[in-house]
Amino acid sequence: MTTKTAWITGATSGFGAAAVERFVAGGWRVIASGRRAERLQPLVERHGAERVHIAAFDMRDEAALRAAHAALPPAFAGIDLLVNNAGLALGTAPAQQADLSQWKQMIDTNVTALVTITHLLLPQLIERRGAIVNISSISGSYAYRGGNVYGGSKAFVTQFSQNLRVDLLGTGVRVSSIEPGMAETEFTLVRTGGDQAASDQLYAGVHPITASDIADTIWWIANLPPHLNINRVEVMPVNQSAAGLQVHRDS
Ligand code: NDP
Ligand code: 8X3
Repeated sequence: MTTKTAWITGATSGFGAAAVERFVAGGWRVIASGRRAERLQPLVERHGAERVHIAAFDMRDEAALRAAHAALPPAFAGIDLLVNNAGLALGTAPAQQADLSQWKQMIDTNVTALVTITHLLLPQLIERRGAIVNISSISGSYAYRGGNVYGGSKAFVTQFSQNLRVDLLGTGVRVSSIEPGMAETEFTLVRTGGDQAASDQLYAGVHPITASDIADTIWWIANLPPHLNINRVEVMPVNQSAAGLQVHRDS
């Protein structure tokens, strides 16, 4: 059987780091990218340069992305799967108190960088009848206080995934959107600017989704028979649900 290659973005922590382990254990080659080089380097030491190729750069830097792509060693140059996982939420404030630079960073990362790498890899994904797994979020479907631009960026990811499906019909390329709810990774640490207590409090008693739960979901989608496409997967902890509508009454 030919060894397949996956490019997993956001491989330095959380879902991406767990997905690297899952795909390497399953016999795939993995291109692991993220900004924190010190977290990528051990992957090569652990798995070997023939199994993992690392690329440390900021996804918002298009020139760096193109350079990383151009520098792929021949064994990693044919990509069968793109896991668009790199992303973040910044802030929990309501829109009227939000920081515009945080909004722009979320859009630049979750939307602009995601479409840029997708556009870059589409020709070879079509040539290889490959697959794209986009990590969206329930925040793209359910509005919540403070979700504003983060939720908007993930609604984009969900809809972009479905629109890609339409355009790619007949090419054999599969496109999926995974929409997780509360998952305990570094997500809330990043969102709160490093507030470990806030992160611990958010997940306490929830039995949240784990990074390896999502890695297993990506693995399942990527290894289904080629005639099957999982369009969307919405996954929550049992202890999380949608909350319904709210009403404000003027006094
Ligand atoms: P983590 O914070 O643990 O991981 C985020 C990853 O994204 C890191 O590897 C980080 O790498 C990378 N990343 C962020 N910004 C950039 C950038 N500018 N350039 C390159 N890489 C970047 O969070 P999760 O694993 O939870 O998040 C992964 C994805 O899952 C995100 O898209 C998130 O929105 C989504 N998600 C998370 C949920 C949750 O509750 N945890 C639920 C639903 C969706 P580095 O900092 O080294 O660059
Ligand atoms: C992360 C899930 O519910 O914290 O995308 O927004 S949630």
